[in-house]
Amino acid sequence: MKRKLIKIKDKITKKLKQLKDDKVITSYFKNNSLFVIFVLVCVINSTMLRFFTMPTAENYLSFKAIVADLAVVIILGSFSYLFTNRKRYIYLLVLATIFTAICVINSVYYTFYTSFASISMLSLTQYIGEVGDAVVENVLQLKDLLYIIPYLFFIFYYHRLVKKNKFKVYNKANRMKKFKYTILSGAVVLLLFICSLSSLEISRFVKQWNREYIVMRFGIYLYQGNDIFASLQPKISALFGYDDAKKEFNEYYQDRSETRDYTNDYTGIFEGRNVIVIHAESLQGIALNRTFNGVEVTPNLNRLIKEGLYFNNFYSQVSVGTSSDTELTYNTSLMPTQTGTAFVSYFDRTYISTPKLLKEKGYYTFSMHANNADFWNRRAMHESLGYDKFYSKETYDLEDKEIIGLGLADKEFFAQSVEKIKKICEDHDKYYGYIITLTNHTPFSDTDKYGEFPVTMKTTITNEDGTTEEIEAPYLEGTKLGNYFKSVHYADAALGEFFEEMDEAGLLENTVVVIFGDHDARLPKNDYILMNNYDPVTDSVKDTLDPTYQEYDSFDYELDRKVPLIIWTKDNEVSGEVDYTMGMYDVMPTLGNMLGFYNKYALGHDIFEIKDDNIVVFPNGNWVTDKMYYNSQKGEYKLLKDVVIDEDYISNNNQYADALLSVSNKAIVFDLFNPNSEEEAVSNSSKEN
Ligand code: GP9
Ligand code: MN
Repeated sequence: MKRKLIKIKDKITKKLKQLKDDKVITSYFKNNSLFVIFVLVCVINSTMLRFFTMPTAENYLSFKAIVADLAVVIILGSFSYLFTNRKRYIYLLVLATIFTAICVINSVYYTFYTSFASISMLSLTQYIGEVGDAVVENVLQLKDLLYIIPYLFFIFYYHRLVKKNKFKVYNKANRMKKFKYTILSGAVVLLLFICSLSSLEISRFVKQWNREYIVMRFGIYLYQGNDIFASLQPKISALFGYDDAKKEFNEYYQDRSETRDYTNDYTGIFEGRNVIVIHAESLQGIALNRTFNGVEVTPNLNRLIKEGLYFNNFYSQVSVGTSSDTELTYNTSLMPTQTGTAFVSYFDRTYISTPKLLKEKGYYTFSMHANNADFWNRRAMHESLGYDKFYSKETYDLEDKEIIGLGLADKEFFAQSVEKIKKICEDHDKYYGYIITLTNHTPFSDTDKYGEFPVTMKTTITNEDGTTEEIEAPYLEGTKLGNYFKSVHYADAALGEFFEEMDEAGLLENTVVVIFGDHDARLPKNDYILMNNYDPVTDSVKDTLDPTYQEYDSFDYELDRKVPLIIWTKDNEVSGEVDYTMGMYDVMPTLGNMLGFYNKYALGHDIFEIKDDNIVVFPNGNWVTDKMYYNSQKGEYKLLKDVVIDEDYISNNNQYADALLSVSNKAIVFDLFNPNSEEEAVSNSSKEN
């Protein structure tokens, strides 16, 4: 080891000596040291960002990303030579400030969203503030401030140059020459980078769906530049690309063989009944039917899934809009938008939605959520979705009431909601209510408020002397996953109370209850590994060589992000376990068949018609079928069945996913469900001209 280190040291010294002897390089550095330091600072920061967000050497030492960073920094930095003396430094300082800010913002953003920031999300920063504790506990970390160090070094370096009288002053001709050579070098680097790109990389860059992929290959600066362009693009193309979008939209729906002319066992079975939908915050399938020392995490949900119809292979399809994306997809059977969120950027579009279609059938429609009405722009968007009334935080009594996590505790929220539903029942014949819970929200740290629920492992161990001993090993205590189960246990108890209160009030008699998890809880992969491979004797993860060690790869992690979907009635009209692969966009057509409404523009399907032929497309282009989970970023897949798959299967599904995501996005951006969209597009473009 020591020898190796000495060897490396020798090599470095040799290289340095070589560089020292090389007059061209040293004199270039002497004459341009501030510029060189500027370039290094920016490239180091970008590399550091990749290191902290995607910490495999392949990612942070990505050659392509480093070359891309160099190209951007050199080209933009080259303009500094057009400025005289101190102004040159000021220009570089402004650039360095912007680049450092990009790294800091993305570092913070990544911790919260596991994605990189987009300027289209700028209008959402107010919501970040609202998540309060969740942000403080999840986001602010020392690593986010490390980018300031190289930045401060740049400032320090300049002042040192000035102090030692080494800050170079160039005459005009010299400055022009330097500018030309520097920008030319930057352009050469950029050209080399572009030549190295594959067509897949270029198409991903253009689509900007998968931000990690782009940052890994294009570096953070090119990503952010592209993001600015991509974020403005919908606004611009909403004005100018209407005809192409409309054509694509028409062709897409013409080619589909969907029809409402079918009947199955579920057709019309719930026609005329009241509907209560529970949008259960972060409820993941892994919590159901799970016990700790014989005690169920979700006794109430476990009872409901036995009594009702339980879809155990169901996925949410959210992008950065998390809760709001699920609300969009559940209510409209459309996918989240490719940039920004539909709730914030496209709330003023026309949507064909479940509440609107039920209103046509005489339903009163309402939504309930004890958070601020402007969070995720719900105040505006719930109206666009067709809810007659949104009961938000201001309609709930919070005084002296229990607050957990983001707001009013679910038990109190449900109790007050039941009172509201009683009133609604008096005033309306039939109702459709969408109830959004809040307590089970990350970071699941209010453990003292969830009630007693140990996530330990009681077991009998055999000591070395052959005696046996009962122990209670800590197991998931102190982990985020463990805290999550405690939180879900509370959320489940609250749900149980809701059912009791509804029943006591006689509100369950003619009512269908739909419950689903809105998205996964963003729990660390290592916690799953610990859960599946815990050794109570050592209180740690088993050795990977242990024959009982269960591998847990990134596909298992994706598959575990499943959420439950339950359709329940008191009279057990429907029951059983359904294991067809299903997505949030399939709920509208499936429920529609049961309740007697139809949306020909739904992107999902009635699951009882499509059955095993279904495909669930995710906003990042990944997809899952009964046969495989396909990761479109990596081009890798995991088989879920013992079947042989040919290339056509993958490419056909990729095409299907691409077309679906594209048409969904265009339908929203260009307001294609609005019967007046054409006239509006024409008048908008003439305004622009
Ligand atoms: C906020 C709640 C949580 O009101 O619905 O939203 P999320 O952070 O899950 O998107
Ligand atoms: Mn949510």
